[in-house]
Amino acid sequence: MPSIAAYPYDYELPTDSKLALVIIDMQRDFLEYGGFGDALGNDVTQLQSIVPTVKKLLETFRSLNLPVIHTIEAHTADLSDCPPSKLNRGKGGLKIGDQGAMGRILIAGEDGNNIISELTPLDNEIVIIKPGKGAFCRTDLESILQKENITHLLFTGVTTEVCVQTTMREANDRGYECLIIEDGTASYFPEFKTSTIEMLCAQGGIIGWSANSKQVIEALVPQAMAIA
Ligand code: C5J
Repeated sequence: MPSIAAYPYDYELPTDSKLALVIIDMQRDFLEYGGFGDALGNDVTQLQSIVPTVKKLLETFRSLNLPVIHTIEAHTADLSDCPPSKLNRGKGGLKIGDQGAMGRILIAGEDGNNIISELTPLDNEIVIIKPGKGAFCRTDLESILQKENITHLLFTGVTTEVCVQTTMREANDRGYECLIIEDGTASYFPEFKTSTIEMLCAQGGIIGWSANSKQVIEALVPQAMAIA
């Protein structure tokens, strides 16, 4: 059985269902100067450092014709899908819906809400617009995965401890086999990234596995060559 050399043990690749790459919230608002993350005083270069790795993984999945799922954290312009608990959270910086340097913060369709140009989704790729941190909350993600026979999810994106971790936990509870790609995810706080991956994989992989992009690509590319 083909597998990824992962932690805490090998991650077996599916043979009669599909593996998908999940790219969480690689949006201008989180990664670029003048966006939401920057306005909150975060060092956006921490997140920018993973762009080449995520791009390489994306290109690998595209070249193998494997499914890719992009997510975008976004709200409607009238904020009717943003609960007060989320809207009012945080002090001292820009809030959701406020005018920022790239348009209104986290509002669908604004410049800052778009995925960075390096990772722009193709027309045939799944894009989940999500009002929560987790991508299963008030979205069609679960029914799309079922329809596409996707059972295995490899996670990348930002931020590790917020939207990536929340979505991986939601997916694990729904029965998906989840792996986080260490060098394909980032946090504004490097120590949070390290701790999150430790927590997800502790106790024999209580939420899932971790591996680096090289281990993932090495496992996928020979398999595809053998099938071809
Ligand atoms: C945050 C995210 N950090 N994509 N969103 O608010 O992790």
